Amino acid sequence: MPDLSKSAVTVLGLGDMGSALVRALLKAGYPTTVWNRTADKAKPLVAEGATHATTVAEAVAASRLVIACLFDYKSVTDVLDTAGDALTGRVLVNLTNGTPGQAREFAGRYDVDYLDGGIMAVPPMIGTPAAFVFYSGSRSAYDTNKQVLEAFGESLYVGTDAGFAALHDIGLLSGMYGMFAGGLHALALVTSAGVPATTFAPLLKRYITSMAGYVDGMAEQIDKQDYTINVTSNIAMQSAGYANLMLSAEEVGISPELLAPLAPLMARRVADGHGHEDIGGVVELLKKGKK
Ligand code: FVH
Repeated sequence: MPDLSKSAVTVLGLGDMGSALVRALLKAGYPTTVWNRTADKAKPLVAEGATHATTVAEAVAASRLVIACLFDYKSVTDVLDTAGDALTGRVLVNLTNGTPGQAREFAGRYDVDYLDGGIMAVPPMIGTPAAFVFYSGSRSAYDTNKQVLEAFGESLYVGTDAGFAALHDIGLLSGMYGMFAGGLHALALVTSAGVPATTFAPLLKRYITSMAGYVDGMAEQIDKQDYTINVTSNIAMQSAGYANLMLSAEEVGISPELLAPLAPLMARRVADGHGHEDIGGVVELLKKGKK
């Protein structure tokens, strides 16, 4: 049962993530009003204690704090444009994935106290200590609603720039997809030679976990723009070894396309005279933009 002494919350969007957010709010006792384009998705949540609104305006009017978790920014504007004046003066927290630029543009669209968010969790993690969520934009909106937002997981406020939550979110997703790309390539390589993925997986996890420790050293080099600090594996050596990744892919007949883009970048750093430095210097080439 909702705790009526607690502030009301509205959630727009009841996909996998929106539904998980609603369940976390209900578990924490917040009276929660929900709306979704496909109304049927509200049924199980109503059975768990949520209130269903049949229009966006009704949903928005029900709570001072309105949370949107929809497919993309276009779907958020499609939905909120139908709210009319109901949005005016509310706190709007948008947890929909987008780019920093989209978040900044969106921040000025409605007459609301705006917080943008980036959820660093998958739906089953919501409401557990493993989940964390970036927020940026209105500091007062964050401070006032921090306790409610922490029903989802740890909240990390990253600045008044509305685009910063998305920047941090996309940054972490970039790291994750880079890791997935390497992992997928590795699994294609070994399974094509007959090694079961399940035999190889614990080794992959072990090695990736230990190598993740090098991120701190890279970060120091990047901030100081000095890639000679604590070099243990210089890029000339790594570039030569990386060529063997490409050759091994060719030998077993798998596509190198997930890993191929890093090879010419490393080779360019070596050709430019940075062979004795660390691989972190590749960041300097990326920052120059597309060639
Ligand atoms: N699920 C995840 O693992 C990730 C974790 C990190 C954060 N993301 C982002 O969260 C947003 C929502 O993700 P989701 O998992 O809930 O996504 P779906 O299950 O596909 O639900 C999409 C909801 O959006 C509604 N919707 C789509 N288009 C429109 C539209 N034009 N007008 C109104 N609503 C729209 C859809 O409605 P319906 O199809 O049920 O009627 C769902 O409610 C997302 O940004 C992730 O990147 C999740």
